[in-house]
Amino acid sequence: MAEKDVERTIEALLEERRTFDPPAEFAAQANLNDAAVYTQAEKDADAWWAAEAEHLDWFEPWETVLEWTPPHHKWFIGGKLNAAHNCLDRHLDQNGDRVAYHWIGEPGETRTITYSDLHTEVCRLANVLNDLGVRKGDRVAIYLPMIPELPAAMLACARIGAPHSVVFGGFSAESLRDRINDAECKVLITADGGYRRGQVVPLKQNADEAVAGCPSIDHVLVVKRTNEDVAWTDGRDLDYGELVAAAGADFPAHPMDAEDMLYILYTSGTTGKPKGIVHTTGGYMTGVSSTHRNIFDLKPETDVYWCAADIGWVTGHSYIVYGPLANGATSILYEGAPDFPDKDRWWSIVEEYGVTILYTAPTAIRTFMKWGTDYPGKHDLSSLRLLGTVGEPINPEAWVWYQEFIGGGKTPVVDTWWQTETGAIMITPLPGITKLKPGSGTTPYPGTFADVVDEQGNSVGRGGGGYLVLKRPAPAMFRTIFGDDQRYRDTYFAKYGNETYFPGDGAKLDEDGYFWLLGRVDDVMNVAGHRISTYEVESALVDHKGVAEAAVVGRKDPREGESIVAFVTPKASVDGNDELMRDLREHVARVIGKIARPQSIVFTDDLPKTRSGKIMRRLLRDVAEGRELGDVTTLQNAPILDEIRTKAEGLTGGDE
Ligand code: 7RM
Repeated sequence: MAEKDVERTIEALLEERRTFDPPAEFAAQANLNDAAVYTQAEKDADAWWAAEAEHLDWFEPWETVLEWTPPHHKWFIGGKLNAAHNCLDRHLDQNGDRVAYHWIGEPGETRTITYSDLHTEVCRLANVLNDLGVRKGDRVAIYLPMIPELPAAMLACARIGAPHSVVFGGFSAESLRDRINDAECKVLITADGGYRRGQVVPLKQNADEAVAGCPSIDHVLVVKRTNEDVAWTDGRDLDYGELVAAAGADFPAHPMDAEDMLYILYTSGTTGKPKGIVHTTGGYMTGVSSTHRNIFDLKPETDVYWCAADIGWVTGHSYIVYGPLANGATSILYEGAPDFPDKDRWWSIVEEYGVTILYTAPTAIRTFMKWGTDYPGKHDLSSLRLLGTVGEPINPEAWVWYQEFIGGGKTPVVDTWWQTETGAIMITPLPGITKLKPGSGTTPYPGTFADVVDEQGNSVGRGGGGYLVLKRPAPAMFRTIFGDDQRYRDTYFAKYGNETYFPGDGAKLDEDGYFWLLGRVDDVMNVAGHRISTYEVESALVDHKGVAEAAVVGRKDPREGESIVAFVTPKASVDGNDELMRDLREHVARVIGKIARPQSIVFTDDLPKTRSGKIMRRLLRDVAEGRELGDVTTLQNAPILDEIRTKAEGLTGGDE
C-alpha cells in the first residue's frame, strides 16, 4: 500500500474507532465474557484469586489466601506446589505429545519440542545440577540465547527449588558479573554463543570475563549452540549436552512452599545498582497463569501463541515460560532479529505456523510501521485472532496500525500494563468484555485495585491525572528486593505509606474510569506550571505524517521551569529540515495546545533505547542539558548518542 493511502486509512480509522466493543463472535467464544467477574472479584478478591489458584496442581492445599502485613504480603499460606510440575508433569497424561515450543533459530533451523520432550530434558538437567551440588535455595545464573535450553534451565531450577537468575544475553560481562555476585550464584548456565542479525554474540567469552570476578561460581555449564571454538577452563567448565545426555530421565519435582522463592530478576533503577526482584512460587504461578488464560483468551488445543519478547525480561519469564506452559499452550520461540534475513521474518513465521495470538511491544510496532505495510502485506496473517502490547505507552496511531495491518482490522488489541515488580499483568482489557480505546490500558484486572492519586495521595477522580498506585497486593507481585528489604520499602512504599504500592508511573483517569498510562513519572515535565507528560507530546509528534518515532524531554529553563526538547526520527522518505520543524511545532500546538510546543527539535536517525526497547529519556535529558551522560550500560545502541549530542550542541550553547 502506498504511504499516503496508509496515512489516509489510519486517519479514517482513528476517527471511526475511538472506541469499539468486542466483536460479537469473539465475545461468544471468549474464556471470560461476563462483566460480573469484575464486581465479584471486587467484592471478594480473596475468593477470586483462590478460584484462579485452583487451576494449578497443589501437592498440599493452602490454609489462608492472603496474609497482608503492609508493606509485605504472603499468599496461599501452607500450600505446597512445584512450578515445573505445573508447567510439565501435569500435562503429560493427556497432552504429552502436544507441542510446547515451535523453536525457530535465526539461521533457519527448527525444532519441535513437545511437553514430554521438555519434561525429559528438564529432569535430566535437574539431575545434572543436583550432581553439581545445587540444592533447594541455591541460586543459579542463566545467560543463554533464545534456545529451548533456556526455558529448560529455568524449569530444572524450579524442579529442584533453586531460584534462577536469568541475565539477558545482550548484557555485558560486567552486568553479568554484578548480577551473579549480588545473588551469589553457585552455577552459571551459558552457551558458546548465540545468533543475532547474522552475527555471533560471544556469550562464553563474556561469561569467562564475568566469572573471573565471581567467587561464588563453582561450575559453568556450556550449551554448544554455534559450535565455534571457545576457551575452556577444565574442572570448572562442563559440556551441557554431554552431561544431559548421560543423566537419568527421572527427577521428582520438589514440593515447594507457596512462599518459597522461584526466581530473582534484576531490573535497573534510574540510578544505583540493579534491584533483584524476588518472585515466589504460589502467588506468581497463580497470577501469570490466570492473566495468560484470560487476557489472551487462550484455547490450548487450538491456539498458536507467540510472545515475541526475550525470555531475559520479565515478559518472557511470565508470558513465554511460566504462564503459557502452566496453561498447556503451544508457543513460538524465535531466536533472532525481526529483520533477519529480511524485514518480514515475523510475518513469514506467523503465516507458516498459523500464529493466532501475538504479544509484542510498541517499539516493535513503530519499527514495523517505519518499514511499511509491504512486509506484512506479503503474507497471509489471517490466522491472527488477538494482539497484545506491553512495555511502553502505545500511541493511538500505532495501536490502530497494529490492528489494521497485522490484525486485519478485526482482532481485539489488549494493551497490558505491568512491571517486573508486579510479575503479571495488572491493568488490561479482557478481550471478550472490555470496550477498547486505542492508547488506554483500560481497567484493572479482576482482583486488582488501582487508582490515580495526587502528590498527597488523594484520588484525583475521573477526568484527573496524577500518579498510578495499587491499593491492595496481587498474588504475583514481588515480595522484596533480594538482600535489601529496606530498599523495597524506600522505593515503593515511602511515598504513600505501607499499604499503597507506588509503581513510579504517571496516569490519567478518563470519564469512563479508564486508565491512560503515561510512563515513568520522571518523564513528566513541568512547563510554566503545567504538568505535561513526555508521552502526550510524543504521541502528538508521531501522529504527524512525517514522523516515525519521537522522544521528548524537559530541559531546565530559568523562565518556564522546563522547556520541551523533542528528538524526532523522520520517516524514511522525509527530510528533517526547518520546514518540518515549523510544521511539527504547529502540529503539537494544534493537537495539545501551545503550551506543549517543543522549544527545540533535534532530528536523528535513531533514539537511545534499552535492550528491551524502551526509550531512555534520562540520557536525552543529559544531552539536552549539556551534562555528562549517566549510566549507559543497559543501552542497546550507544553510538547514536554521540551523533545526537553533536546535533544538539546548539541547544545548550544558546542560553549560556
Ligand atoms: C512488562 C514490563 C515496567 C514499566 C512500567 C511502565 C512501562 C509497561 C506499559 C507501560 C504504558 C503499558 N516490565 N509500561 N507496560 N506503560 N502502557 N501497557 O515492561 O519492568 O520492564 O517495565 O514499563 O512505565 O512501569 S518493566
